[in-house]
Amino acid sequence: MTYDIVIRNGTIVTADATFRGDVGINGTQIAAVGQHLEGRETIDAQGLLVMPGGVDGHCHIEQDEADGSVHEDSFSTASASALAGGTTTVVCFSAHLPNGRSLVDQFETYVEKGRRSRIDYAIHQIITNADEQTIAEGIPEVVRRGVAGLKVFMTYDDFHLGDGDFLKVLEAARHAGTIVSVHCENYEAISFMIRECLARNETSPRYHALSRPPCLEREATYRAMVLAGLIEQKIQIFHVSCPEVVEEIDRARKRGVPVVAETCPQYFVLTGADMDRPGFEGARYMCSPPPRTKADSAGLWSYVRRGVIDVISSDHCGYSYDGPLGKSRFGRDAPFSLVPNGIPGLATRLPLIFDEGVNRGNITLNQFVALVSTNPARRYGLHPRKGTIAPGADADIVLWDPEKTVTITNSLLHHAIDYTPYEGRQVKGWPVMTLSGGRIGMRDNAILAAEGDGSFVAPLKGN
Ligand code: DUC
Ligand code: ZN
Ligand code: ZN
Repeated sequence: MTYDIVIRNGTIVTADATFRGDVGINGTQIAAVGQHLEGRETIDAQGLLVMPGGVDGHCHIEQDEADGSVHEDSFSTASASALAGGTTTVVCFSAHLPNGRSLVDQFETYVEKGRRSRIDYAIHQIITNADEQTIAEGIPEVVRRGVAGLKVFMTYDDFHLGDGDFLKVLEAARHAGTIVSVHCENYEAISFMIRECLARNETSPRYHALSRPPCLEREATYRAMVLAGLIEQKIQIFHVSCPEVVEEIDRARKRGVPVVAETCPQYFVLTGADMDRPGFEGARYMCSPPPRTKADSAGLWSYVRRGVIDVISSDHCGYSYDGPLGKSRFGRDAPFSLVPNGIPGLATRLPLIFDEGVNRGNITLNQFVALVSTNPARRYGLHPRKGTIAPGADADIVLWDPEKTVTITNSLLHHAIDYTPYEGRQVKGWPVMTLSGGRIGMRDNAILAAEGDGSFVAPLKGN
């Protein structure tokens, strides 16, 4: 048999195994994994790792904001950035805002927006109110139409749900059969802390971190798990920032609460001190929950190794530093409370975790693949179509040079954001080619996939 494309002589790495071999691709799918395969086109992967393309389970892309603006990274730029970093599937967010439109209408509009994506995309639906229509009709219908999961915020003025509304969403999710992911921080306590800081004229970015201490993430996480346990509904704790929060998750899991956890690269490579830079510079590192301390990062790895945290996503949420919709939108003297929260991270996720995780001995290669690809694909019902190298899976593959040393700089990342929080950081291990749906989408940092090459993907039934 002659395949359309054969990736030859690479070291194939999946979540379970590492072996020398060839991958045969026909059309959009992997047709064979074996030895001495013949192809009409051959890609030489000698010296390279051949891994399933990254699945980024948490990316804010072209998302509507409460003030009527839209995130600066469009599906076109964000998906280019994903390819540059070896990611081939994004799970992004449709936001249900108080603008009179129904949940289903909002979801369908977002599905349409995604048609410009260069790679496949799945969707989380953010629920910001628990009115009768949303609960009784909206949630079952978006699940029927292929939503990957629901997302609830316990903080942020325009997004947060109180406990009563959160319970209604948990119950609706249980009936509809979908996972609920939760941003856990205590809204009232953070509002109090922010007011106190501002009253003392403590307005610079460093106070962002100080106004959102770990105990407020821990309390909200505990509360979310109690409520999920009450309803017996599976939840995922998003972007866990420090071990004291995972300690609660570990305990709840041992009690039988159906809870899983995700963290992000920023909690391994940034710290609160990054927000304590001169002037407004710290705004470049502001995200929520905020990065903590080096000791917290080390503690997180131990929970990753034990499998209590089993997914690492980017929480890509790009705001430019200088643009009119970015960090400086209210000026460089604006108090931290007015600076939008979020940092870009789609392209840097795999390189940072490979370097911090694999190169430093915190995780194995197979754990790396599981954390950044296989486990998120499973969590959102996309496995075995995504997240593995096996016959029948989509030919979403990254060719990775484990010896390539790169100094991260913004021009390599292909996003619409004018900076990266990782500028100047050196990493060893870099994607040299990304295939998406059987086509070369990125080669040597050149983006070859076109807008619209990606498709909406829904959870597989019966996964
Ligand atoms: N925090 C969020 O909750 N979402 C986007 C980015 C951020 O920092
Ligand atoms: Zn969040
Ligand atoms: Zn987020």
